[in-house]
Amino acid sequence: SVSGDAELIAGLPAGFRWGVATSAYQIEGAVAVDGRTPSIWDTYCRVPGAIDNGDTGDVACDHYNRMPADIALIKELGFDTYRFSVAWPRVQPRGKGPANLAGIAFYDRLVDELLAQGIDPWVTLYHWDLPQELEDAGGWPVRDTAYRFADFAMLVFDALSDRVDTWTTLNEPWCSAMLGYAYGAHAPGRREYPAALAAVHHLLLGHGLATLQMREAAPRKIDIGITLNVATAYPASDAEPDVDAARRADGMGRRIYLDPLVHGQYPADVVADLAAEGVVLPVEEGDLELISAPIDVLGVNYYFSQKFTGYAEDGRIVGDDGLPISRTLPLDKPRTAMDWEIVPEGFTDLLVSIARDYPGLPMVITENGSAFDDHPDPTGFVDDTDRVTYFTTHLAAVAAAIQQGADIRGYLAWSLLDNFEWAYGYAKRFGIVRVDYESQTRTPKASALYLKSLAEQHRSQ
Ligand code: GBH
Repeated sequence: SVSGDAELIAGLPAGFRWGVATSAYQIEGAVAVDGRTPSIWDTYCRVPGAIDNGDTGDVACDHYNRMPADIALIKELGFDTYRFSVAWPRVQPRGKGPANLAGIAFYDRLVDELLAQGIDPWVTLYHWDLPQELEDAGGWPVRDTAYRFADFAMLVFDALSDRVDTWTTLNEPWCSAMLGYAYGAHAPGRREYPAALAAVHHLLLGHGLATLQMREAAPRKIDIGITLNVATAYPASDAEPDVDAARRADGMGRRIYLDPLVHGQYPADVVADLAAEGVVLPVEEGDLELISAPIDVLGVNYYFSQKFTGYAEDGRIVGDDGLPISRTLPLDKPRTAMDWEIVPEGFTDLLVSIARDYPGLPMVITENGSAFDDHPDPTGFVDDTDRVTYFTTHLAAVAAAIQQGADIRGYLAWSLLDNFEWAYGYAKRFGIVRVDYESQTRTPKASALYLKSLAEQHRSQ
């Protein structure tokens, strides 16, 4: 409602960014043109059973060929910021050596197109598409990959920093490390637990190396940050095993990244938990100084929160492996098409906890959104009231956190387009714009028009 809108936007500060986000492999397609080489996702998509329906990013939204029209759409929808990622194997095929000029040219044109439309470009350097050759050399569990990442970052920075003010090094290192190397749920599909923890450290090291080098080379004041997927871990009860399970989840999901980034130290409790599992992070002299290079903005990606218990179903608190039990329990909330519970209060609690534990760190919501089973009418229009409600309640959660002192500078919706949703392929739709994958037609959903109207009202208030 209009009065509800007014109340909502009144809680957001002046100058608040309104934007939309995507990532390269999820939308670009054109995987074998202009010198691009395979990434770990091109390889993983060929593993039988890895991706629902055998889908791949070969064509995706064909954004590589439709980029100007997609930027015009962002303009039409009234967003002031567009966060996109750069495909490493396009810009630096095989993960080493000089820049591939044809690959750079695409992002050059993209940035120029955005600036021509008055949209602020926000570059994410790495959104999961590691060049396959670097994975063949060991991938993120290998220290050298951090140095390769910093080299790649500088190739992009040299090409675009004359026009791009805002930079994110990594998107969601938890996903790269844990889904990729521990759980085998994302590329490269490995299940190697200690190696996954080495990946965590090398991702953070790559972030620190890139941050320092970009800072040094910056032609003017630029904003550099990292984006984390973070959530609130609620204990199922006040009982000690439940409280401890929530502490461990928060440690492995949030503090293992933010403590070294902000405080220059891994959290002592997490280091002790890992030691009990026989895992030691491969930290070398000087690494933590690099990792804690100052950042200007923390990108927060939020989807949902979970409740944790330290009790097994049979009541035991220690498993056969001698390690404490940890499992999630339902919060008994409505769910999205991903089967993720809808927990906006977990968003407020998360943002307030970051503001409390890491004071002075400005935040931008770099992703927030939801998949639902969309039902287009014959014209392709989707009246996605469930997605609109998700946006309303989560923006209200952001406003509530700001009220409680969190410094939040903007909100970027995930995602501009329905796109390749990783292991779920094209079956799950997060877009505020419907994509008909047969015709590549784009149709803004009701949620896109809703965000457009909110941004307009907020700017004119
Ligand atoms: C983001 O990842 C991605 O950045 C984006 O590319 C993607 O399209 C979007 O979200 C939608 O999925 O149940 O063990 O996985 C979010 C990934 C999903 C990671 C929820 C943490 C919860 C723990 N997050 N997940 S688990």
